[in-house]
Amino acid sequence: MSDPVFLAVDLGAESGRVIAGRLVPAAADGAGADADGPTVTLEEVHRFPNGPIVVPGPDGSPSLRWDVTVLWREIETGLAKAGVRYSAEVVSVGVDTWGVDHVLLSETGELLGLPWNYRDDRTAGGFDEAFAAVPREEVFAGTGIQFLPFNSLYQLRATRRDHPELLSTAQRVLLMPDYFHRCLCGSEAVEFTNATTTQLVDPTTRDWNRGLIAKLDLPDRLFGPVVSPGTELGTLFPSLAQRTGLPESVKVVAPATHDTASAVAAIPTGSTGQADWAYISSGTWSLVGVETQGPVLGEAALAANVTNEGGVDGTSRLLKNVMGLWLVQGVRRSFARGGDELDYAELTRRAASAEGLVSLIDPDDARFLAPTDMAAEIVGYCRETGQPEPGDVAALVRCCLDSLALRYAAVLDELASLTGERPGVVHVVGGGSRNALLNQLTADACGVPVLAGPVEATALGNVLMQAKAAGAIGSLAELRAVVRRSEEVTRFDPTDDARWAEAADRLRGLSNRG
Ligand code: ADP
Ligand code: LRH
Repeated sequence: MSDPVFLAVDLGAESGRVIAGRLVPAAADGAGADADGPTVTLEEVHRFPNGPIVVPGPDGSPSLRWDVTVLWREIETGLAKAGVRYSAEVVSVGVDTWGVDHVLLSETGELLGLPWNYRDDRTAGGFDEAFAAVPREEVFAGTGIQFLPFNSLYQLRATRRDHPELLSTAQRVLLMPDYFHRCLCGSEAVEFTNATTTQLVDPTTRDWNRGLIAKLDLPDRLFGPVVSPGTELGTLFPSLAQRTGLPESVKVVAPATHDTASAVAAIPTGSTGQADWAYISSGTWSLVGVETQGPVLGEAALAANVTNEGGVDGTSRLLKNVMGLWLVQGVRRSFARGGDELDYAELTRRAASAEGLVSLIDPDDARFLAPTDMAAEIVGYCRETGQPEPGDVAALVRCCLDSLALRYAAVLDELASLTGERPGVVHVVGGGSRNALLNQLTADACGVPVLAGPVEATALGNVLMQAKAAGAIGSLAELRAVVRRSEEVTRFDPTDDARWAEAADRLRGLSNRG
């Protein structure tokens, strides 16, 4: 019999992909790198661009949404390609996406409007409005989640304020991956890791914080059963199996549906739940953190505005969102509008030729969350802070990458003061791990080696959680051993350069200014 194939649908904010993962058993003769256990091979079946769409409201004001109908069409296209390539070998399929965004469903299961994109400005002012109902300290104690304006909590409060009819009609809220699982097999379960990004889940009970939900005056009925990663949700709808050429026996299995949770599950480390290594899940966002065995709550964690997202096998992710390569994506778009189309490899090459540590930005300044023109926004920031204005694309991207590396170092310092442990290595995974310049700058700024890769950590985590659900892998530690046997990492050692300490001081000054 051929080796089993698991299909990962991995939707990122910039692109989506359907990836087939094949689990290959240990070599029978006990020789070679795979002698100790199975390895995994990935094949990209389908890739497509993703991004927000602008829907004009009744008064013409723009509303940022996700076109789930197009996303579903792309998923079906990917599954049909997999049907042609693998057909009967496919055991299961699972979906992961970015966090926080969600759909509302009516009593009969109709989609109530296109889901909002988390960068829509409807949640501006959402903190004050929510904290009038439940104090900030109580929200943190009851969820352990970083205060980000776009968390589902503030989005749902905005829906309650602006579209009360939607909330009174809705019977269910599903996060994006849950919605696509529903399209695959009819399940209405909400998977735990992504549910934690709503800021409505209690990190100790690992279930909805229904007391908090009541105080926020959100309808309790919306929040359905929470399931653990690895839960079998059903089998493909027969009609879908027919359309895609996949067997009706294909199971739908919830992986760790939060992309960050899947990515961190697939970090090629030999250690689980220890803060002696750190990770950066590097894509549209940079999620900078450590793995812990439970949430880190309390005053210091609240003051540092860290998050405790739910992971697999009882782990938590103590981390902070850093604005990430969204900055570079934005600069790229600014130049594309002027007719200068540059790919990421070229942007990185140019940035490498620019002088380093000239002008710095605070990547997490709210002005960079959804600017109309990222390049102009960065130039404006540098002007207003009395720094040289980056004059070309090379200087702009270099400014972004230097600033990100410095911000990573600052976050790792904050995390170390919370855990009492300083990570000796930083694993960088995701599309951003292809940026060798950023990897080197990160090693320099953080003063520890960076191990870069795998690029497709999220899809790997997704595939391997399905393999775990099928009984082929026993634990998170074993899952990571499969990744270590299967994937190469590239090491970047820090260079000793005193300019980084000076630059870190400069960035602190910028972040702390009024
Ligand atoms: P997401 O899942 O958030 O859509 P990915 O993990 O796919 O993001 O990472 C996408 C990012 O990876 C791009 O925005 C880009 O900055 C970076 N990237 C991709 N390819 C390259 C490359 N060849 N060189 C440098 N950076 C790259
Ligand atoms: C990264 C991510 C991150 C969330 C953001 C909305 O893709 O899932 O963890 O905070 O998207």
